[in-house]
Amino acid sequence: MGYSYDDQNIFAKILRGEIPNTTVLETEHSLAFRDLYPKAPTHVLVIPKGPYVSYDHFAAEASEAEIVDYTRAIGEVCRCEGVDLPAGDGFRLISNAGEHGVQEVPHLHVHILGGRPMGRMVPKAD
Ligand code: DGP
Repeated sequence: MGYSYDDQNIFAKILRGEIPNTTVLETEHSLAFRDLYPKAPTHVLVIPKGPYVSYDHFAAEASEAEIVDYTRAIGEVCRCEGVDLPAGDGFRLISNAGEHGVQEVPHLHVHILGGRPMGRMVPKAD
């Protein structure tokens, strides 16, 4: 079964300019903007402009140009935010997918979190 993309999701609307965002970086194939509900001093979302639901979808179907652009955009945002190594104190990348990943918006996004110690990666299982 193939991936199914819902073009009414919030990030699709941001890409079409239907709702505003605070842009940090825009490249040919990617857009980075601040999370509306920041969980850390730096909380930026990076999305590809193409209609990909999740990282696995993107890895399977995006062009090499899109993948290179997206990967470099994530690194560039880390540099712009001053959390990159070795200049800054580091960061965490998170990309939630599907039900178990607790993905709220079904358009691929990487969260870049930094500006404070981020704590344990995930809570311990019971
Ligand atoms: P996730 O659970 O990984 O799908 O996270 C979705 C994130 O998107 C969440 O941290 C809040 C953020 N978010 C939701 N709606 C909007 C919006 O309209 N604008 C922006 N900038 N962020 C949003």
